[in-house]
Amino acid sequence: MRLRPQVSQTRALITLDGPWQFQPDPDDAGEEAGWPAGLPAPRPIAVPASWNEQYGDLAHFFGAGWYQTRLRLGPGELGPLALLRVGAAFYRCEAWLDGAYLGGAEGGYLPAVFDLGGRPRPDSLLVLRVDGRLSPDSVPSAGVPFDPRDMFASFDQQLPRVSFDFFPYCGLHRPVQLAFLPQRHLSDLVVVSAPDGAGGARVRVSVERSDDAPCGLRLSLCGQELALDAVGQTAEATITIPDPPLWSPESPALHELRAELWDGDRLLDAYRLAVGLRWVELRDGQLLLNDAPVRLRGFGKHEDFPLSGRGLAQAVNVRDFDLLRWCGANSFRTTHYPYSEELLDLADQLGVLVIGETPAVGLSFGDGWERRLERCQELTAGLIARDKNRPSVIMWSLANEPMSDRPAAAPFFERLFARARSLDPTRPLMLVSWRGPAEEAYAYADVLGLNRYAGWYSEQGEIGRGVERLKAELAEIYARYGKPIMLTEFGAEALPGLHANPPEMFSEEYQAALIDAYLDASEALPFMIGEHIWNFADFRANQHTTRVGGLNHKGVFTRDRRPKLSAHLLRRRWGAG
Ligand code: BDP
Repeated sequence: MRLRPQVSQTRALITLDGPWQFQPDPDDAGEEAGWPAGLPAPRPIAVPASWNEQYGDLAHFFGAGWYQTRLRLGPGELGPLALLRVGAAFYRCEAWLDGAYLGGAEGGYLPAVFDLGGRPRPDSLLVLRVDGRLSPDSVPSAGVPFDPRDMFASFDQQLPRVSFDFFPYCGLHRPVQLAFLPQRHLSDLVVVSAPDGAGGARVRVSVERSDDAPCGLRLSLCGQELALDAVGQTAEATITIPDPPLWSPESPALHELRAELWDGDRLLDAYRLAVGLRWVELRDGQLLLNDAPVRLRGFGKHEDFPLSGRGLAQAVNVRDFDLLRWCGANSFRTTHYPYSEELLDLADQLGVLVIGETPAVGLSFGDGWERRLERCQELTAGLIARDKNRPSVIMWSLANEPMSDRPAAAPFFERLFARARSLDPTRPLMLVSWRGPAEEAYAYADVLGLNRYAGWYSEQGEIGRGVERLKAELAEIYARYGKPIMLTEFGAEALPGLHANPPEMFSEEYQAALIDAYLDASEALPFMIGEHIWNFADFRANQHTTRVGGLNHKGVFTRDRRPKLSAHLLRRRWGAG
């Protein structure tokens, strides 16, 4: 069931957000003690939200935590097929209904769907166990044995010992919903638009349904209607739109695709999908949107805010899009994991371009790489399945800063990129590297993402010298691979309110000067397709000597979204003010 649940003439949806009951299970003894049937000593907790900042004793609790809530179902006419959908639970999730096991899922950032096996009792008890523990084999990972080749993956001196530079918030991070579907239903839709060569758009709609009994399929989009007899579980139709209002950042036009299944004159299922007509292509080293070159200006981000942690915070998301517009950005990368569907809805509606990234951050290729590959394949497939129809998503990033200085990295990425390409041939694929010219995994990518901190972690205090090295490296990478390059991360920490003239590290002036110099260098090179600054806002990281107050201060906005000097600089440079 890949289609996101919704309310329609044939479907119902109930959200279970609100306060739940919670109990941490530090000894991992809950299951044996019968907690699936009810928690012995729970306390209230907000869902969706991370648990770490809701209670002091949970700040550094990364084990298993149990959630429970009692369903309150009305007598309404709901479809016979009942599904539980957990938008995202970090990192593993298992579910029980009235003590009966429903199943489990792993990954942290993608929806998990469980069949409730028929309509639940109106007051059933739902129990979810969320296990925050990461291991060397999980993606992302933690506790990777130290090896100098796995420089960032074996971060063994920070608390907690995770292989990435952001706080491993745990909990139910996105809405938990009950979806009611008709027995015979639509299970997936894939919509791909392309120019028809005559000024119009050709929209291919692939339909998958729950069964293969004959039925009628009706589609409508932009005033065009199509009816066909569906035999088999999948069907494909092409709709031609003669004068299509295309989707773009300047004009993010969304249209409603209606799909219906009919048995004679009985409506079996109805689904609406917001569709944006647009096409993306790499041609002559440029990124084209609807045949016109587009340069990506924006940021790497995080889903991060005080108290709610990594939990969905709609007001924060709305404000972030407002600030993206305020400073003239047109894009961001979902560093370093898939962001919420609610956030991507805003990107679709507001015309912001998104590079969708998988959770493969800081991958290492020592023992057990085959297991990590399997995980990455699943997570990549899950991300593409979830977001494939979004006009805002123009590219997939399959990994951030892998430790690819190991022989296993080549077969790993060859297989991962081949899999992604077979699942979605319509979007360019990116690999984001810290290694520069030496990055062998670049061989498999269409766009080469480069993260660079010359003038910060190296050439400290010397922006000019750092930028000279950057320019030489960019030229070398292009000469070697001949593919479009993007600066996917660069930046400097700025402690809000710290000023220095002349600029010094950690001052707002230094951050602004570094960003300015990097943009000058990159914008002058014809093979660069864009620049994303690290980071949009300060965010919570781990305890480490370089993370003052546990925060990464490379944001151009503070954690509560106040502009630093560099935000004003970007607003000028990007033509917004
Ligand atoms: C890069 C990572 C990013 C970090 C950043 C930094 O991709 O997650 O937060 O460096 O050090 O290596 O600030």
